[in-house]
Amino acid sequence: MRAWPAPDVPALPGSGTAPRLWDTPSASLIEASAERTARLYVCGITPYDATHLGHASSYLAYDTLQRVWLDAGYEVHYAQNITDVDDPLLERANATGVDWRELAASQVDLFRSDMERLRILPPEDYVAVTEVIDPIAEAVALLIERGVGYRVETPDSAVGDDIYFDVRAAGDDVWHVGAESGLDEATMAAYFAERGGDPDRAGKRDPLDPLLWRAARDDEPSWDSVVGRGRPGWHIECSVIALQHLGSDFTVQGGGSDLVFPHHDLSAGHAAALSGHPLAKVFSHAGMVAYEGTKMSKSLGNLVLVSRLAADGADPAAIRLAILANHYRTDWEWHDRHLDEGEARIARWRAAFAGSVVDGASATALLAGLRERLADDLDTPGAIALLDAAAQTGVDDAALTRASIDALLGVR
Ligand code: 5CA
Ligand code: ZN
Repeated sequence: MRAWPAPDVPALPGSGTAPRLWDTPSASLIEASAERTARLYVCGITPYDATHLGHASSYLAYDTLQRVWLDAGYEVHYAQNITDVDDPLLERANATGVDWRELAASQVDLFRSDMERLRILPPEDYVAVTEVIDPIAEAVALLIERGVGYRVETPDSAVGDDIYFDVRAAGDDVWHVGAESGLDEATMAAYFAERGGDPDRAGKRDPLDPLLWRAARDDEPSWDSVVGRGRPGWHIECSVIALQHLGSDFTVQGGGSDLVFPHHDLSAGHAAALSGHPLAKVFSHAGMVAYEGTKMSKSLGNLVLVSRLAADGADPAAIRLAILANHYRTDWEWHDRHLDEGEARIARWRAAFAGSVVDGASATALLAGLRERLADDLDTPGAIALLDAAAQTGVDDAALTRASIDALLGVR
């Protein structure tokens, strides 16, 4: 799938360092370093309610990570999926009478234009599930062959069997259920039920076993494949796309914290069973954004869409700054005043850094400070505070400061 055009990232003098990033399973900071190429997978959208500020906030976190890597001299190989066939998308399409393909295509278009507007670095590989049905079915067949995938009978309305992943049989030195989430059994059971799992499905070996392949049902999209007619389960799509494009043991697996379990844990489980290696070195999660007190969701009608803010005249740089003023790992609430603060800040910076001030702050020292803050678990609020302080006095090399802000924070 086509991604979106890449923004320019100016090269800065000297170089930054590999960032230390919070790793969910070990609950510690880990150096997200690589030999030459840092490899990143970030879970993409399910295209039915894009692009709200929660999405934007998650993608901005990993945009910042890439900017830090680029500044440290790494090449970056970034892959992202599109969940363009899954229950919530199909439910929305049915409820609104829109063809599921049209719904997905229109939302992916909107997402692309929002990402471009926000100057978010695009993935090199942008892959929709519907583009990789065969490789996914082949992976499912391999999991059955290895004794960690099994068939479960379906009701009469279905054609063939559903296929599940045996989390207990798959457990070994490389991965066991809970390995990448660090959660206890009770919490995993609760999250599994809340987040698209089917703990009570008759015929499963363990309540936590996730669906690998759903046999064709009437009125649902399905494809012929080596494991019968049907469509992929959720977690296996990300395992297969990540392994295909990045290989195993890549640098960082990222997404919002709603994906810690089951999604990231079980995709790592599928990938370990397929490759014999861990999926990634660091499992990173961005906090959840709510709107004035409540989780953003279409059913509550409180989605703040990037496209809506832009249509109302918001400067995309101000939207970026409004989001970056929150540390990516915290849960936070969007209030309309955040945008006002972003607008005020960008105006102050544009005035302060328009020209150099002879006895202003050292722009070189400022750059070193920004690098130090961002390498410390992407501390964008800390970086912004340094820039706010410099904006009070002006800097001795405004061109360098403008380039620093552009390269590291994506703001011009
Ligand atoms: N397609 C799957 C991932 S494979 C999915 O979760 N899609 S999504 O559209 O629901 O979310 C896309 C990304 O945005 C995910 O990384 C998700 O964790 C993140 N996200 C969704 N809602 C929020 C929110 N309110 N705040 C922060 N991040 C969010
Ligand atoms: Zn995913």
